[in-house]
Amino acid sequence: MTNSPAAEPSILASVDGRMGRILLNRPKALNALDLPMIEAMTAALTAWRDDPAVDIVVIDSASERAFCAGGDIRAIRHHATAGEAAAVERFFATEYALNAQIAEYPKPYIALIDGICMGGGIGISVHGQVRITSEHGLFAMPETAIGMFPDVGATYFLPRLHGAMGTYLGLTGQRLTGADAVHAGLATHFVPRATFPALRAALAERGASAVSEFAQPLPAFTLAEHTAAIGRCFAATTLGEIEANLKAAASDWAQATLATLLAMSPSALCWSLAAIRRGAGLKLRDALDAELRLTRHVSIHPDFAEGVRAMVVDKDRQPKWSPVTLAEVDAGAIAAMLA
Ligand code: QUE
Repeated sequence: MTNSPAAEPSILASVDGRMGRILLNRPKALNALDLPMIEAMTAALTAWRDDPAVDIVVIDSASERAFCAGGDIRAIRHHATAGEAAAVERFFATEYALNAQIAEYPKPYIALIDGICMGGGIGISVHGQVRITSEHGLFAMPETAIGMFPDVGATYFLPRLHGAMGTYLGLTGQRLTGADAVHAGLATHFVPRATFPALRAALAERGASAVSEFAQPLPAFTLAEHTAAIGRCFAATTLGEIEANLKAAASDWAQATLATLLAMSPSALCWSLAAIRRGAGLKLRDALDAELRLTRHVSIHPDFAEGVRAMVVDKDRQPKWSPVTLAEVDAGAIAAMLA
């Protein structure tokens, strides 16, 4: 990405009425978070924390298509393949510190999610008190497709979703609509896109109390017919058991879900499941620390460079994983990565 001096800032921070407003403004990259954006958000939150003029913080997007598609994984891959471990570490450490700052923020932090919200986008929204989405919301934790793992605190929040929903979402990368994201617990309120301008104005004028006036009844959960099977299949301890459970379930849904899983990096599935299981017993800060340690291993694994190449850089969607199958993944090596 070029960053000429005349370029528009990728984060616009302003105060409007009672709200501090963070506007994600890197639409060509679907607001994928680069380090300057993360640093600018951190600075705005720090400045408003003790500013009596600011009652609430609202984060939303200048793009119709995306709230935030993730982290700037292309840049991370570049640093990792160049052996620039310090740059990789700096990115993830700064991003995860922002996730924790949002979770611990003393004022209501309200995300308006009207479009794609994946990976790092979930990290800058789900830890806030209020996550409002629309019929255009599209949520996912898709990291197993790029040889990564669900991070940004996902190893803390996924195991806290109902049943084994979080394990299912974190391993398969399954996308959820806005309404389904509220059902799953990633978002908190459903407001139609057409009402977002009035909602923004009301938040600036009246603060957080405006939220409940705008929330609309939720459409039905489209995954309702599968939640029992998700619970049965994804509560297992190992990937081999999850695979066997899906095979035994024999429904169209189970077979499609198995096919999705088997397209992901086998190594990434293993370290992601282990990290999600471990996060169930950790506080958020400890889960984020554990995630940062795991990035030191994952970022130099060949599946990470290959996954980002296939899904983000070349977009051929044909990653060549190594090893190729779950059976070949060295359980001892995975355990060592999480140690
Ligand atoms: C899986 C992912 C990510 C992805 C694609 C996947 C991800 C991510 C991006 C992304 C999107 C837009 C960009 C960009 C990166 O794509 O985490 O630089 O402009 O950030 O299949 O996990």
